[in-house]
Amino acid sequence: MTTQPERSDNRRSDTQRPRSEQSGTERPGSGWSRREGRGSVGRVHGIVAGLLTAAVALGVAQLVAGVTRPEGSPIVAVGRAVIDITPRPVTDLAIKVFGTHDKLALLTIIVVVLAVCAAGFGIAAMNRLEAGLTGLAVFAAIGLLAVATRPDFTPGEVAPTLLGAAVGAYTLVRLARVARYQVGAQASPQVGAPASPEVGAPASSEGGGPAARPAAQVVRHDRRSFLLTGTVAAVGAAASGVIGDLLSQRSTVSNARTHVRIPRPARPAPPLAVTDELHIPGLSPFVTRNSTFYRVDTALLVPQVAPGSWKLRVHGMVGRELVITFDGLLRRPLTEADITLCCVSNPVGGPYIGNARWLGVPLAGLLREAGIRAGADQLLSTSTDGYTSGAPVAAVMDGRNALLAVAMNGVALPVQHGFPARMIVPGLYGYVSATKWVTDIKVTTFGAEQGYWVQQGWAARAPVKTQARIDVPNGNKTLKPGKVAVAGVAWAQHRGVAVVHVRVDGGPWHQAKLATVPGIDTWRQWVWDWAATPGTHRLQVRATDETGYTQTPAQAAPYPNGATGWPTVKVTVSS
Ligand SMILES: Nc1nc2c(c(=O)[nH]1)N[C@H]1C(S)=C(S)[C@@H](COP(=O)(O)O)O[C@H]1N2
Ligand SMILES: [Mo]
Repeated sequence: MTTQPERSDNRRSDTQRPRSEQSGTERPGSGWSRREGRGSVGRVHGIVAGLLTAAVALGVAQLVAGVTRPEGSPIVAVGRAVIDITPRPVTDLAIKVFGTHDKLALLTIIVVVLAVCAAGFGIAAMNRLEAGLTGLAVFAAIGLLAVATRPDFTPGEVAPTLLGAAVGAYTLVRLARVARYQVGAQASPQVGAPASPEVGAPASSEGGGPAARPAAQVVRHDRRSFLLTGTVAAVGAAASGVIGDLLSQRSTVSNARTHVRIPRPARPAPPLAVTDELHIPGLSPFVTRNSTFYRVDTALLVPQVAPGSWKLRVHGMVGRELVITFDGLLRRPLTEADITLCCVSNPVGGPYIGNARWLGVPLAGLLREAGIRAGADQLLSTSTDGYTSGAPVAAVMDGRNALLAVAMNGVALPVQHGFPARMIVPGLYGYVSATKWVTDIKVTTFGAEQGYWVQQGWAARAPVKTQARIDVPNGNKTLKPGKVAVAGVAWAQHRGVAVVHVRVDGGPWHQAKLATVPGIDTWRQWVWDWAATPGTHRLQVRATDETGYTQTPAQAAPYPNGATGWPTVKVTVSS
């Protein structure tokens, strides 16, 4: 560092110095001279100082959060708070525009807003340091509020924000001092005139006597000290941010997860038949791989729940409360079942659906053990991060494979799919049934309580709607005339898909060939061989379920209880 504190201190307030010592010809009041040029230099330094201050504060916060608990990161906490208070239409739009990058987009917006404010506070700090520090304090307060209002808040989580703000404040003070000196020096009207006697004290050994040093040299010298201080701040911010992120990402439970031994099912699912799979290029495989299974949740950071400390509490309108540990759960007889899970937000033809072989403890058995009291009609389940969803007691108790799942496609639940345990109820959309990282099941009524999305206006009762999807052709490339396999999946969980029809250009419906299925809780592959003719065509599909219901052509948006309409794909066939 080339700056010396006492020197900078003397620069803190120009007005405290005798007028004769002040550089420049006019110096109104306090702070920066309004002279041409000086203001813009001050602004540039202010912006840089503000951005660096924010970067250092956030970098240090990330570092501390990485060392302690990632949930304590103020950026993440503010992001989660924004998700919670954003009205659903806006979230929907964001999901539509950004797809699975919606969370990255959110963090980017937060960072940009913060950067703009930080630049403003940096400029303010060049005038009055207190103004900049106040700005920093306001942001720290917002961060603390966001951190402290999370449902899984622990007091230690204030540390990242507090330490980040403290180091940020220190950075701002340093940068403001160096910047002021530099600009003051640069504004010196005469070559050879010292900016002020005190300032003339050499910061480093180089250069001649203080009073004799030309202003140009002073400027260069101080540009260097601003650059140096700034560089140290930037490097420090980047390093602590990167290290903090790496620390946060080392999944604390992924190691524990690899050591979980999933027992064999007491009730295995029937082996998959070769005829469950139609083997058509581009068609969704019957079993969705865990790595490609869609993910939908409100968690900005995937909850890290250690199986050793996981407990499930079953309480509310029950005869006796249950508390189950993970080991206790694995000792119970496990049921294996093929179940297709889908999201109510899935648009017609959309990707938010997947089929997996789940393994878990039947929820009905647990609830019978607890004893459901008369009048209860809702199971309100809560995740470690405070997310809630409510499933009908009747659906869970009617004999279907409603599971407290511990494994997915033969391995312990992936962390992002709810490790160590989640709910799966065939026939219900995920938002009313499939709570991941579940630790609490309360037997209650629909009248008394509402799950997370229901509070946002989504339907309280949400059975999956009968739907089909065209996977191939997808309309992206020109087809050759002749035989074209039109294929996809259709689903009507817990009712079963009975028939799938395809039509071209609004013509007659043709019955598709169906793959076999292990039960009524999964999607079903279908294919129809089309004799394609040159030109552009419109392919449409509709499914009929085992109750005899054919999916409606009426187009409806996902809100409030699931999209409807016939999926349509436009294709071009060459001549
Ligand atoms: N804890 C938690 N569980 C949750 C959610 C959530 O936001 N938080 N989202 C639900 C929704 S809307 C769906 S569609 C499914 C998606 O499960 P997946 O991510 O494993 O595919 O999880 C459900 N369980
Ligand atoms: Mo969902």
